[in-house]
Amino acid sequence: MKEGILATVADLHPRETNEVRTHTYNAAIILLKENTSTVVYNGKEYQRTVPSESFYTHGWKWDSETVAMGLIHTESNPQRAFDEIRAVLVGQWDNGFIPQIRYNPTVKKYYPQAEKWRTEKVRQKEVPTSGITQPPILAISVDYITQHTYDKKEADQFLDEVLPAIMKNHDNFKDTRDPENSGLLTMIHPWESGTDNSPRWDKVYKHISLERIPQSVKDDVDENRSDNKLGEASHRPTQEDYYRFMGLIDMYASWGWDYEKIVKESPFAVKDIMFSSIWARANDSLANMLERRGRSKEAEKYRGYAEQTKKALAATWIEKSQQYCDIDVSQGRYSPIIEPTNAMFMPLYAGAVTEEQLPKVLKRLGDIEQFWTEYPVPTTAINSKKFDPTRYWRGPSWPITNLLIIDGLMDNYGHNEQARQMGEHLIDTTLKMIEEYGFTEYVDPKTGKPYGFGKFSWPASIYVYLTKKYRKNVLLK
Ligand code: 2M8
Repeated sequence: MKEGILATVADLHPRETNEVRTHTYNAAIILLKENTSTVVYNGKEYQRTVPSESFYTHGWKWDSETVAMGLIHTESNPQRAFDEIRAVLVGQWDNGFIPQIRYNPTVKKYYPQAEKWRTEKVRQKEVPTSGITQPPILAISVDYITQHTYDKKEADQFLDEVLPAIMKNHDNFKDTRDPENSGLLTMIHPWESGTDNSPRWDKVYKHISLERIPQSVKDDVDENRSDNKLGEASHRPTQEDYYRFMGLIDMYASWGWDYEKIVKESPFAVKDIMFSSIWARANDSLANMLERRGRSKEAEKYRGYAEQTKKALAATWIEKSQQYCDIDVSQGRYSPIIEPTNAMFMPLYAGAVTEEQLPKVLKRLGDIEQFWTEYPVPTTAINSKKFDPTRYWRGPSWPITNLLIIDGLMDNYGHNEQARQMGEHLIDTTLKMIEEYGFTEYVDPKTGKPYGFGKFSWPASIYVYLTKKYRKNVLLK
């Protein structure tokens, strides 16, 4: 047997496999409880799951939205899952915008702290937030948790409570991030993508010259940056990345978080295929929920958004490079970004891959020289010069991006034998990477070695979600 918290599932016979799975499943539920934190806004208590007590001690948008999809399968069904969503929505701005971070005013570990964003004039007074957002997975999560709520009446009541906020959020995304009505959303900060230091942004960084970032911003990063002290610096984004992250925040804050201006004038504005793939699926989810509540007229609008985005995603396919691509749209540019990252598989999640494109997409995904490693799916192809097995979003395999690819393959292309088999394999390898090394932020795609911050909520909730959705029969009583 291999060393590690648990043995490699492949080394075990079925009974032991089920024991490992059950053990990991139970450990995941314990960790989710441990990472629950209570925060008070407007004199009211909110319960939410922090990504990791080692560093990420506030509420993160897309982490919480996916965590809720695991929480719905715990004994707290549906309370903790509903609370997790309520704790996201409490930070929503009046215009419908949902921020990436809702800060806990009593905790200081994380950099940048709340005051760096200068959002006081635009956010809810009592809820300190950042000024950027994250991938729009909210509607997908609420659709899923309300379909898995034991009591249908409770699910319907919850839908009636949160649907107005979700619609307002989608309207805000459409108005501010797709003013030209292309179907693809513009994201304006690497942190918005969720894949912070991905090679996808290297080319766009050329427009953000380090010399033009105010010295005060760089001094602040040098003095106060904490992720590289609490975690291993060589696995984190570089200092230059952080100058750019904070330089953009400083610029947007000085523009009063005016999104019309930001989207038009920022040196960093990208039509992101991963963000947009989630957007397409989220609109289908929103339409489904509205239909379930008998609101088919309103559902039509969001169904229309979903269809438009799917077509736009399929149209980003570049035959020569055999991939979908992001588009740099900063300051009037329109320049495709060709980088071999796992973002190219995200149109699977949207259901945007055409019949003609599907075999090509699967071929690329299944290539052992690029993405089909021992612990797939690397965030950057392993044969790329930019591949780094340990540096955050520049190589490691992450459970969250695996989840998107798995659900894409299984839910949308499961009728295709090859897609289904690859989906099945990915489910097992994703569970395996968590079983072997525990709930770590990400792993080396070749060796499975764990990196990043530990006791992470994402792998725990994704373990619960994947097991309940695809491997229910393995859990022992
Ligand atoms: C990471 O991003 C934050 C900024 O949002 C950071 O590094 O400080 C990313 O992995 C992001 O996708 C994730 O939501 C966040 C919390 O887990 O951490």
